[in-house]
Amino acid sequence: MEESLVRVSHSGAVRTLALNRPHALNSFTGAMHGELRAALDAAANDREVRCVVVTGTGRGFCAGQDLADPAVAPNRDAGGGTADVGAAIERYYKPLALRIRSMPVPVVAAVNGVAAGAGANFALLCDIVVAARSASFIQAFSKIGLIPDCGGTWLLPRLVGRAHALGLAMLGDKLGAEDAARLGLIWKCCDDAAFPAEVEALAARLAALPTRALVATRKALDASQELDLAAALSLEADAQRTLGAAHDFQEGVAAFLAKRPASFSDR
Ligand code: T3D
Repeated sequence: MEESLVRVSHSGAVRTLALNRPHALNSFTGAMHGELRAALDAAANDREVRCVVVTGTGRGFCAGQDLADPAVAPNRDAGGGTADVGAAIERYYKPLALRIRSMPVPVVAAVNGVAAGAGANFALLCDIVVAARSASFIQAFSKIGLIPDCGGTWLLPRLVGRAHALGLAMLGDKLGAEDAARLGLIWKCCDDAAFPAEVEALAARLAALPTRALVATRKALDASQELDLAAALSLEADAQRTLGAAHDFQEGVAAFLAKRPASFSDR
């Protein structure tokens, strides 16, 4: 039987999706995009899932586009013309980026090894990025004559500011996980030996938090980038109005007053 290109596993309310093409550092093919999309949709539609973790099998996280995949690679097409790289972005990477940013649960990128090109930006799209100390991030695009895609041009200046964004994108140097955390590109770097346990604890913790409020937080932070203060304050009021009428707020306050752990269930 053929191995899945995305390994799906469950632990309580945590769904883990592991990219599984280790021989090619889990680089994206059209087929892997299809499996990943299906797995993300399934997690989004399963009300038992309260946190998704994306990671890679083997020594890499994801090396971006598989540069040899005839379905997506920028080789000359059968008719002798050049392939439409923009069409591949529209078909695969734009929907992937929008899917990650609209997941109804928090998404953790557990970066176990090198994350290059669209693989790096796939990780950076996630809500919380935690990396093993031996992992690294490479905006590999300039080396092959492209610009950062899979959200890179939007994400990088927002995460690290224009100076570091341009340095990373133009030079395409390998950035170690420790430096990525120091720059604010990712949330946290942890020792390789502690990495699996750290990821497990982080995901379990997120799964126990009020999912709907976490997702509303992501939405409000993203929207605030385009708003002035007054509009952001109005957006906060609208969100609090909705969340304040929901179960999790009642439960959170009741648990605080009763000095007991809260049991959140909204999604
Ligand atoms: O094309 C479109 O449709 C547009 C979309 C573009 C989005 C993008 O992501 S563009 C950027 C694509 N990615 C890259 O340019 C990164 C290419 N890979 C590398 O630069 C290096 O592999 C790494 C720096 C990531 C890791 O280096 P290293 O020395 O640790 O490993 P390696 O030996 O280079 O790679 C191991 C194997 O994985 C190797 O195969 P082999 O020789 O053992 O059979 C290598 O060819 C393969 N591999 C790594 N990355 C890719 C890949 N195969 C296909 N595509 C890859 N992107």
